[in-house]
Amino acid sequence: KSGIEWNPSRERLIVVSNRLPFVLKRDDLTGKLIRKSSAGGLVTAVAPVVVDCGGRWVGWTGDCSLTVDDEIPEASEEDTTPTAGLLKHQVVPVYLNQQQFDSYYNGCCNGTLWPLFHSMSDRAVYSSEYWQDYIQVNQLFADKTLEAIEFSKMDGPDIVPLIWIHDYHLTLMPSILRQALNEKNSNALLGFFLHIPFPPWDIFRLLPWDDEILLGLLGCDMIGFHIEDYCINFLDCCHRRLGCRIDRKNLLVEYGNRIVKIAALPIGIPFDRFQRMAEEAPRLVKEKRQKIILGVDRLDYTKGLVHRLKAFERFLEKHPEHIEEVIFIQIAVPSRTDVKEYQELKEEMDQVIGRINGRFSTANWSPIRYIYGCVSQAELAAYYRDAFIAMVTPLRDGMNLVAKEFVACQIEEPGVLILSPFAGAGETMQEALLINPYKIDDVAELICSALEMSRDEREVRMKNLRRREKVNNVDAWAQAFLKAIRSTTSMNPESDSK
Ligand code: GDG
Repeated sequence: KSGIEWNPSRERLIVVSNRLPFVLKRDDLTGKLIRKSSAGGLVTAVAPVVVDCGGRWVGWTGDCSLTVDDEIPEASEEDTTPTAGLLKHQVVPVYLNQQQFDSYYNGCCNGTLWPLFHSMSDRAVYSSEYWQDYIQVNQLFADKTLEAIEFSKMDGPDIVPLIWIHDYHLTLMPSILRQALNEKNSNALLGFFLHIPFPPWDIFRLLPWDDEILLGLLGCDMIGFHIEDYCINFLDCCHRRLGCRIDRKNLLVEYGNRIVKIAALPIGIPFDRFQRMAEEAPRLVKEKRQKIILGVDRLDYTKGLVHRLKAFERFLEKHPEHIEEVIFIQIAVPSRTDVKEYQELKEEMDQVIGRINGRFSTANWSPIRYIYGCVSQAELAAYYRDAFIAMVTPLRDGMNLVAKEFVACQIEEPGVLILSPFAGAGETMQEALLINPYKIDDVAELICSALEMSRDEREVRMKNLRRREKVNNVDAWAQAFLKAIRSTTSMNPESDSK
């Protein structure tokens, strides 16, 4: 059941994201496709709304070998995940071939836009071939979304389709859709949410197709970012690149004869679900004597993993009194393994961890436990619960959910969150210990202060962090997004009366 207020007689939510909200696998015996759950916060919050209102979810199948001849299955009877209620006619698959996947996804999305939007411009590759495929795939997604809008209109002439597009994979789609919808005189509302940072103007303009992306996004009625800084960066770009009139105070951009609303909507997590998992999860690390320092990340160069390990190494060097007293557990989920930068990072991690363990291990103790793989959410909750320190130290990060999941699971002895100010989460999680991850010596000293922090101080900090995340959970975020998109009808009334 969705935790979001909804008007099913009037609205239909159509979510568009790069991937469908579940994984499709071929059964080895029968050859038929089966749905495997995907338990991310976004899916948990948004899938029930799509189910409740009879909406649609448009996304890539996640497997290049699939074609239109492969029927999307219904969920199995045992499936109790949030997407189980999503009937197969509500799933609108986009099929990509291997060449499109390599060029659009690995190339343009992850080789160009990901590093550039994270202000790591020296890692960005600019290829017009990738860009052509990015345009083509955005067109494919737009075509499928138009089909979904047509279907939803069959439920009645007054139905308002709310289109919610997610992330940097699909920045050109809004303007393609806008044009098609204008031709049809449609009353659909278009909203977009960017899950990663939006960079400052002076970085963004390095992109050879910067104007195209701005124009693509301006096809929306509303664009959401995690924090106000990203909103301001976007407004700046619209003003300086396109000459748009902007209103910094009310976060508005005027483009053509339309006003586009910009909003800071920090994403939250399913707080109660994480807390419940932490209550139920068994204890994984048996040595109670040792304090756990925890890192949980996709293996991505934006997450600052190598800097973090070096800070831990410096800490052991400077504070040998803590040897055998702490263990550093790093969970690193393999990610984008086809991309060279990610393969190199994996090798560097192996080397640095080998060096630190080789340097400091004793007969009964090694400082780092490195899990290269994905653990279950229940296990993850146990690690979060039992950690004394969580180190969330990205070099740049849109928000960072790990920081929030950690505090939700801190139901026993209160621990300490060490957080980078370069994560969106750093804006609101003020009671964390905030530190620039590039300052290796200072991070090392901060680990020491966190280990020695009084229980009273830990408790006060953690209580406040938890209180905020419980209220500003993922349902509140989705609700705020939908409210913001609905409010745009009064801004551009002509689109309401169509
Ligand atoms: C993008 C933005 C923004 C991690 N290890 C395991 C596991 N995880 C889950 C965590 C968490 C998620 O992965 C990671 O979320 P993040 O927010 O840290 O990072 P991105 O994947 O980069 O997400 C980011 C986010 O979008 C949302 O807008 O916050 O800034 O980059 O939920 O729990 N889950 C399981 N096993 C693991 O080993 N089951």
